[in-house]
Amino acid sequence: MSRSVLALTDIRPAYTAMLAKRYDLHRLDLMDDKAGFLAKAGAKITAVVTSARFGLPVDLMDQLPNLEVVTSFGVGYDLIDLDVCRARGIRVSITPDILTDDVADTAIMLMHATLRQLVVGDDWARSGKWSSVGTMGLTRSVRGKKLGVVGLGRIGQAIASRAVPSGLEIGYFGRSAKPVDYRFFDDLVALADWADILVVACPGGAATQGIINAEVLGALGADGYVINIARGSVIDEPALIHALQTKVIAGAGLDVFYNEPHMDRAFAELENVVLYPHHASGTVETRDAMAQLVVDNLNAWDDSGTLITPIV
Ligand code: 8YV
Repeated sequence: MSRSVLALTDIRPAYTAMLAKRYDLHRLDLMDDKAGFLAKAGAKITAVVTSARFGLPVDLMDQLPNLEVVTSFGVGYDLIDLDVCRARGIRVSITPDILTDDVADTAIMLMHATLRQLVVGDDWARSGKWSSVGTMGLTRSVRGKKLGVVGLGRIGQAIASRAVPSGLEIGYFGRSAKPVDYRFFDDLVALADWADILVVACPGGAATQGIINAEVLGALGADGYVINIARGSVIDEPALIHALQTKVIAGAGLDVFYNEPHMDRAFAELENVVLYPHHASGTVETRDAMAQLVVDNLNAWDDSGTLITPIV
């Protein structure tokens, strides 16, 4: 009999179809009576397919007493309690590396779009202000600026390596210095004080909750910019909105927010932001590769009790 798998979301239709072909697949997101299903069939589920966006709530895990493995679509695991998984002997896989390039490209895209005011410029051209009002106001150059990378992991390093040819000087903040030529800061306020642009690339979760706070934004200053492709939780969002409204900082390019997809509408009122709907890995190429890796991880577990890209 095929393994019973609970999917909390569609990973990509063609890949979800592959799962449905091989496994006894149940889509929790499509069920009207989720509680009824879990009460009746929770004990037969041995694998969960989820995503970085949905994670796996502990109260759901509690209803799956025979869960062996969680295969997640995404690199972030801040919504999966790894300590609980370890304690229960549940293995977890994610999809690292294959989305690094697209996410790093998105950070660079947001940086250029924010400093060069791409959205304002697009509106200037489309709306006819160009001919009726005249030339658009001047923007800011990226070249020569100091880029402070918060979290020099795989994605942070990919961002830094793209920023160097654009003429930026790199500094970074992290738990420890790395064997790189960039300047290390063991203090986030000191990094923000040094930097013109802060790019947030660290993992989400309790350890980084709100670390970009009012003090950090104040240190970044009135000519400073924040780019966030990490998690909304890393920035104190009310403090960021206030800093943008009152020009404590110059602007922000944001792919992630506190309450997705219900982004705080205050952002939409601001001209000094460029907004992206948590879509840094949202290309056909990368999402297909991520979905394939989710399928491959689950199949590896089913075939041999191993995972290709385990995190636990
Ligand atoms: C995706 C992400 O948006 O990988 C992550 O951690 O946040 C993104 O790649 C997500 O996996 C889609 O749910």
